[in-house]
Amino acid sequence: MATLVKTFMPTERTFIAIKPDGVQRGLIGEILGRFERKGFKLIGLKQLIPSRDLAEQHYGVHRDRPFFKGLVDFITSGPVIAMVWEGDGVVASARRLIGATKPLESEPGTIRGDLAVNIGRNVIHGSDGLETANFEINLWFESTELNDWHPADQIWRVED
Ligand code: IDP
Ligand code: MG
Repeated sequence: MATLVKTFMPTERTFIAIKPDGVQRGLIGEILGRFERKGFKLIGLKQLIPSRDLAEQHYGVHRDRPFFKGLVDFITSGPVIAMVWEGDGVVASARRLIGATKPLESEPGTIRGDLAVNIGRNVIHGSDGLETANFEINLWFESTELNDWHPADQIWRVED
């Protein structure tokens, strides 16, 4: 019974997006699999071509950087896979699974370390903190697009 109570407790969520290069290169399954195998729970997923307004809001903190226009051009250039993943410590853990921003400096074993070369084509985005995660989840998703569900094997991931 204690296990069931724990399973129903709210936990952390993060926003992850496979960028247009990851989609074009056929890396969706490879990337999804890494988060699934780690043991995080997928609670929202959709494919969309982001509007310029959405992309500019998403990357608003980089508005004054020289690469901003190119970044917005790139992220709006084709379909993106937008996701919300849930689990204890998922925000920081996802950043570790993703690896450093510059793929040539990302550790082997990370998504960028294994699958990318160029900083402007680094295949994936992940929220950099809890506040950012909340902002990005609300920016990309309606609450009705997120599903609360309980994996049948949850007791094998989280101890009671
Ligand atoms: P992050 O994606 O690891 O959080 P940020 O510093 O937040 O990295 O930068 C956001 C995105 O902007 C990066 O993932 C990358 O696609 C792009 N970017 C960052 N710095 C550069 C740069 O110097 N040149 C080109 N693109 C960059
Ligand atoms: Mg960032």
